[in-house]
Amino acid sequence: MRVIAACKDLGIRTVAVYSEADRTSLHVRFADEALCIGPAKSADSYLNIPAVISAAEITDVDAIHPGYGFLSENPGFAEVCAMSGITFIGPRPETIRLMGEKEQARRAVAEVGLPVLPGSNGLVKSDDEARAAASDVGYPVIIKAAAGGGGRGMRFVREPADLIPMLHQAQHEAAVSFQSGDVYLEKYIERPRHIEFQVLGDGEGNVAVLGERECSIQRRHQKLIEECPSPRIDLATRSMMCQRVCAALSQIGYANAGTVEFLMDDDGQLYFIEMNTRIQVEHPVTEMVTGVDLVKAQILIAGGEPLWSVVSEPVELRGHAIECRINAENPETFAPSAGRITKFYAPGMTGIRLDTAACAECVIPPYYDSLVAKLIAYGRDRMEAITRMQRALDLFVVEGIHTSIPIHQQIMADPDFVLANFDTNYVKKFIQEQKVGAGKR
Ligand code: MV4
Repeated sequence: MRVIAACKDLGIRTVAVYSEADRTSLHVRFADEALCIGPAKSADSYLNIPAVISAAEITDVDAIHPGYGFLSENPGFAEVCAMSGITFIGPRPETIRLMGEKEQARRAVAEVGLPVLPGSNGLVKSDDEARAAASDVGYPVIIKAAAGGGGRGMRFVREPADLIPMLHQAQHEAAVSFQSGDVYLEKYIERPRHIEFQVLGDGEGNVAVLGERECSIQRRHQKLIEECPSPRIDLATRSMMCQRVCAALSQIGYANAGTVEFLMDDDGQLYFIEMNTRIQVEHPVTEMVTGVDLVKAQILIAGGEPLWSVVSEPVELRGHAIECRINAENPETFAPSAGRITKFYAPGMTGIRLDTAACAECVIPPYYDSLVAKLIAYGRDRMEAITRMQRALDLFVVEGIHTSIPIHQQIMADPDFVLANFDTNYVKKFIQEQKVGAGKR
């Protein structure tokens, strides 16, 4: 739906692909054409490269927008697109591959001047190398899968006695999950904040940095709430970091929208952890604050437009935006809640944006991610955005399935959230302290 909206703005015709479970989905109705590419199971449809390419060839498309998730960061898919004469709306395959290898990415960005945490010199190949690296950087340390992401294959190590067992666990989990047991080691940051910078590059060395997002409000590596700008980044830090990120990605010759992720420690220092080479779920908060349509920008850049014709610089941040991810899940147990939405009323008011493909009588299938809507509130300042979000959440009616609306209402009313007094452990503590009660719905 989001990609179709950008294409309509540009006068570009669209073809939707869908699985058998998504026959009645709204993107099927709103695209100019739609093709079924297979059964409900995503491995047989949305992740099936030959099926997607066949649909593209049958309809003779010029380009494929991969969205987020599924094939959006699959370098093999980007290569097949190129071989088939179809423009992949994303970076070059080599860039996707480089950033997908977390240890290589870390070395590559350090080389172009971004701050990284002290850690192993490359992959950890043996127990002895692990012991040497850990005592070098000092405990606590963290072991990470090189092919990882999303927290899998990660092990936190408090003291030397735990190192080797944790190393072996991490290697085993990495091998099972990612078909590669490669791991590396880093200094561990306690209670970090997760802050990410949004970039746009045209592949010719021109890069714009569109400020940062605060993404610390998450549970089990799934973000719940994001905001732009981060309440913990001051003007001087922002301008310094935007400049460094810009210089780094210019040297890489980055093409497409992208996100450079950092952890912030208690001293306010930022350290690179990963780069995402796709448009992200939380892109709307940056769009609200910068006025830049990031998906339109991706498409124009993929079509060969230079950066200056896509964004007018300097990009200014104006006001504050917050996004609540409304998931189809039980707000107390977090268990997915698929089914038919019987009643649906979406609030529309000043400063409110809703990105969704849900509506009354639509069916949320159990096969995919539980995200059903993104509610975004904009205000002149953070407090106005919070107030508008509270109003919109109170008026948002979804019946027939459970949603995470009640937890968002409680977080918006929590003094620690309002004061921006939180880190990546916030949701865990919030639940432990029983701040989450039974929702009204
Ligand atoms: C870390 C860390 C502490 N120290 N690295 C989690 C997912 C992956 N993308 C990186 N992650 C972390 N890396 C060091 N050196 C803590 C985490 C982490 C985390 C990071 C961002 C947002 C939420 C998180 C939740 C738990 C752990």
